[in-house]
Amino acid sequence: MEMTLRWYGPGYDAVDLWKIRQIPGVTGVVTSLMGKQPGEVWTEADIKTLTDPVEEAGLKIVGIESVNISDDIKIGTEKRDEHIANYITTLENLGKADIHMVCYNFMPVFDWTRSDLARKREDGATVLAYNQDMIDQIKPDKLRESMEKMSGGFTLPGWEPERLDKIAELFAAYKEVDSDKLFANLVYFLEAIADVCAKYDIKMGIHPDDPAWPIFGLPRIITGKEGIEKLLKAVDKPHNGITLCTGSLGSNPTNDIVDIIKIAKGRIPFAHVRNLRYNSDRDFEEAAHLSSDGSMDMYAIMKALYDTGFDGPIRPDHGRMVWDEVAVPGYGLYDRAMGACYLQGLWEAIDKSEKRN
Ligand code: CS2
Ligand code: MN
Repeated sequence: MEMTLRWYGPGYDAVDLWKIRQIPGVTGVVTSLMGKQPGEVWTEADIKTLTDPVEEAGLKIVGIESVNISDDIKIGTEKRDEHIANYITTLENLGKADIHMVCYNFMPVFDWTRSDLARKREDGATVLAYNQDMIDQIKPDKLRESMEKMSGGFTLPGWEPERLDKIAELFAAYKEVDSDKLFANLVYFLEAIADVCAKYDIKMGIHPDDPAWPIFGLPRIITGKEGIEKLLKAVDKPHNGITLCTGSLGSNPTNDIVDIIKIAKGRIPFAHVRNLRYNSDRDFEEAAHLSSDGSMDMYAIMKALYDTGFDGPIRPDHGRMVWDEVAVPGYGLYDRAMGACYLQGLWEAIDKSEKRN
């Protein structure tokens, strides 16, 4: 297990690398080129703009979150092969820069979706929250506007304004894409990149859909155990793995995360570990990482990772906004630093008690 934090890259993050370096136990970051459009090549020079500052700060890049997949690849348009060729070049360039893990998602149109980016909790902290009734009442273009307003001027990952300017066309283009077609397009993509991943030992970790069910009539396929098992079998090669994101999978309380960790054993190159609290089956809010603050058993999750031999990078995921911090929603320094320490505390306790028994 290697404790890391997400860092958005030069110009996109309110959190400085030197501060990340001072969190005990954190040795690396996952980062991205936020200014790139999905489908574009990342050159070696582009990648250097990430590796240079990270290394100067005494940290290392343990993976990329994310190299986003273009809608053309997800939809399967005639442009997809060109975009896949560009993706392969990007993977080659990442491999040459000694980067061997890439997180991505295959959600149509939107990345993670919330109805509220700053819901106030009893103690005054604010958190990201989801209310299905609100989502049911809002049109996709209004949701986009409201996410932009709530984000406090920061670019949200996966919500590229240039792409979402064409939201009506995007929805029209996904009309013919049902979950089977989306799945087939995912398999096509994973097969196409298999060789470059094998050559550079790159592990791809697909991020689960968040929330873990279809929204706005768009298909979602990585929502729980069934979809994950199906994908791991469909492309049964070491590069095809999952990012185990407990908060995304956990948005659906029927998902048994410990069970998912067991069935994906050996195929989890990256873990996002965070907690959330269910208020009803149509409403949840994110919580501090501590088990007692939310609805999830963080000890059981860390224990399952430990027991299945997980040894990859792990990071706290969305944090609460506390102590008046201003940062990308969900990505302040303070609460994620607390999360990183807490998760390492659980791990140390599990490790020592296992070794003593
Ligand atoms: C992240 C996702 O903030 C988050 O919820 O976990 O945005 C994740 O980076 C992407 O879905 C992966 O492509
Ligand atoms: Mn996540």
